[in-house]
Amino acid sequence: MTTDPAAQDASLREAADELAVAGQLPRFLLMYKFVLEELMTKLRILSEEFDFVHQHDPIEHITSRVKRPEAIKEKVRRRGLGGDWVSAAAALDDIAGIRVVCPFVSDVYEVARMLTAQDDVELLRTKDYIADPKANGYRSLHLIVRIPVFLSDRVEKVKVEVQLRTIAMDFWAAVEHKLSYKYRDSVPPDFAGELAAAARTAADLDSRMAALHERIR
Ligand code: 0O2
Repeated sequence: MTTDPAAQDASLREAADELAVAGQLPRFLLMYKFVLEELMTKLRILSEEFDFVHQHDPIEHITSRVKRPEAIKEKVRRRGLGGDWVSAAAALDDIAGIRVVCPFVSDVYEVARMLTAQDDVELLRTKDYIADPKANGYRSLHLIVRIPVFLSDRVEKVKVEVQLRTIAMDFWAAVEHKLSYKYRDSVPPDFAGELAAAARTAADLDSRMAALHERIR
């Protein structure tokens, strides 16, 4: 399993700087950094211990990010949430986001099951885009969880969006994100068809790899 704390730190620093410039509370942002650190530790433990017991690491790599203040403000505006943007942002589920990339589809569900079985992890919502892919072909398992962060004078329960997917799903989503960003809302129809077909190829690859994995076991 590999993680990317440098990228996380850079994004946090950038976000904290922007908040400082805007005169907003750095503490608001800190909460999301802490919750990601806690979740990262939970996932590292699951990865290492599962590997020890089953000789198979269910996590390939993990990335995390705190949403940029500009993106938070934009979403607050889009959702029509009133008040100042820092308090409105508390209504959003994805200020803290973590992406867990697994070798196989079975690992995705196993990691989700192990994580949400923990006493201090409260599962608020599940969106299973693997069982029910989006029209464009997007597949991933999304969980919104809430976990306590123990501060010097209180306990804050903080929401995190956890996206779990296979390497093939991650590859497709990363490329699709780049292409869709380039075309914004005007993706040519043949292009969309090709993307959807590529998503089916990625799903087929997942099935074939799972079959090979079964045979090896
Ligand atoms: P970023 O930069 O990754 O955070 P929301 O979109 O959160 O307002 P919703 O519909 O509940 O509301 O979100 P959903 O469907 O759970 O998806 C949220 C995130 O999933 C997105 O975050 C993407 O990261 C990812 N995602 C969803 N659909 C697609 C897709 O079609 N292609 C790709 N590549 N990723 C997708 P953000 O906020 O869009 O961006």
